[in-house]
Amino acid sequence: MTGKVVKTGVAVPEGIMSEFQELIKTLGYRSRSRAFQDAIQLFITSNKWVRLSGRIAGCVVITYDHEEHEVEEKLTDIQHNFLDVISATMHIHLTKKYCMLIIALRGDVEVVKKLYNELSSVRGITNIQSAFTSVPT
Ligand code: NI
Repeated sequence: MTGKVVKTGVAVPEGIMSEFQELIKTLGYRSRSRAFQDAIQLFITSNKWVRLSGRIAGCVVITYDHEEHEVEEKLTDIQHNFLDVISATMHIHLTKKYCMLIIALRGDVEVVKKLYNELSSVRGITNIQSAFTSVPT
């Protein structure tokens, strides 16, 4: 890490903080500040694709409760409106209740953003993650 260090104070819900503390102990961190720095860096790395322009490629991974009312239908309907950017979709039945959807995408960042926003607003999703990179022109 380079540059000047900035001190900051943030309010964090107790439950999240205790899970964070336990995890950084398991991971072997000796400094909580260092763990925060890594967490912020990871946040930047995973989300900076939204500021890219042009074409991007990557994937969205969604975990959801398929017993939740219409969640499966909604996720499918949304994908059918974005045929131009979806390369492939893999559906994994995780448990009796939960499913995982892995959607491979490539295309204009603005269209991918719109798709991501629609997918992430579907009720019944328990987790959504993304990994994107810009496509060289
Ligand atoms: Ni399933």
